[in-house]
Amino acid sequence: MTKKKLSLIPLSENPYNAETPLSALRYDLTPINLAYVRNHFDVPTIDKSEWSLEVAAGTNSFSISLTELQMLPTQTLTIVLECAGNGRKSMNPVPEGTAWEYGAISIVEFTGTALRNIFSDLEISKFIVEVGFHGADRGKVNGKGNESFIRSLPIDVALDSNTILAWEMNGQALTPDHGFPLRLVVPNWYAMASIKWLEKVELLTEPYKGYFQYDDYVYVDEQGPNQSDPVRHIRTRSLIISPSEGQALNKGEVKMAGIAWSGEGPLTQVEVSVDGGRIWSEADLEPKKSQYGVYHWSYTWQADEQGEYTLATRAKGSAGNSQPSIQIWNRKGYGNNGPHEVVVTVT
Ligand SMILES: Nc1nc2c(c(=O)[nH]1)N[C@H]1C(S)=C(S)[C@@H](COP(=O)(O)O)O[C@H]1N2
Ligand SMILES: [Mo]
Repeated sequence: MTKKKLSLIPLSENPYNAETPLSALRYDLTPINLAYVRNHFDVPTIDKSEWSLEVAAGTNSFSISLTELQMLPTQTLTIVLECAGNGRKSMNPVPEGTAWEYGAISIVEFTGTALRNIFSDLEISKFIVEVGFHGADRGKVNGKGNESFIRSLPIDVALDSNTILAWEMNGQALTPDHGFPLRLVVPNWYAMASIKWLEKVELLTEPYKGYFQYDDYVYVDEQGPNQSDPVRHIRTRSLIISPSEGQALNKGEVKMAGIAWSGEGPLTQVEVSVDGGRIWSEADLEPKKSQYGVYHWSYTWQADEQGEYTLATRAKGSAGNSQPSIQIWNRKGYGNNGPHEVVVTVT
């Protein structure tokens, strides 16, 4: 059998956006050349020798070089990086925005230092409510202006021991597409929080209300008309990796396999359906290999009759974080975690 060489699936060139091929998600780590890329603007050109991180903290402001950052205690985290728009294309009606299928996710390892380590000499006043993060990329938003990619985190999330400033991905220096030389990494949050090409960190006494915080990355009209809640933790999702969409299978035993993950709490069960979601059976669920990683599941399907089948999967959690049986629509197409469906034929 000849194996098709895997490659990223491009969605747009300027800015560059591309999805991970689902079959690459079977690996413990998604190889860098297969890890999805989500850019709002052109990738900024950054000269490493000139670069330093500006830390705006009023009269205590300072800047810190990459070498200085790398002298702080380092840690490595395997995380699920998932775009909040993952699965947007299968929403009905399809909302505006990049039409991601299900590959706006990667499982990657980041190495860096906890953000809070750069503040260790500083007493953070009780008036600081958020930390703002500025990317070096900029461009037009809705055809106008010259916006930067800026977002903020609540102070407790920013100072969590696992919120890191990362310079390596999968053991290599960050590539330009993934945020060279430094990006923020916020485990359990959708990846818009993990700001790439960081150039400035800012202690804030007021909540940040810029475009990418307040206008974008909100669930508009999801909980009712005129409701808009911020997009934060990764909603529970599961994917079928094998078999793949459109695959023709031979009658008999079919080994189904996939992954499941959640930024909202542990998972207890993954269920599989081979009849488009009418009857569900429990899959075998392996424990997670890392705190912020994925669960692998498998299921043996006895496919004895020819025909077309819609396979589906859904995951259950113990923290009120079970996947819904039907998708939840919102105007901007975020957080669609309805069951993943794959259509196959048995011959
Ligand atoms: N500076 C900056 N950071 C950014 C973005 C961006 O456009 N600019 N995109 C965000 C979004 S929406 C996602 S999903 C992730 C994608 O990270 P990746 O391209 O490394 O997969 O980066 C986030 N960080
Ligand atoms: Mo995203």
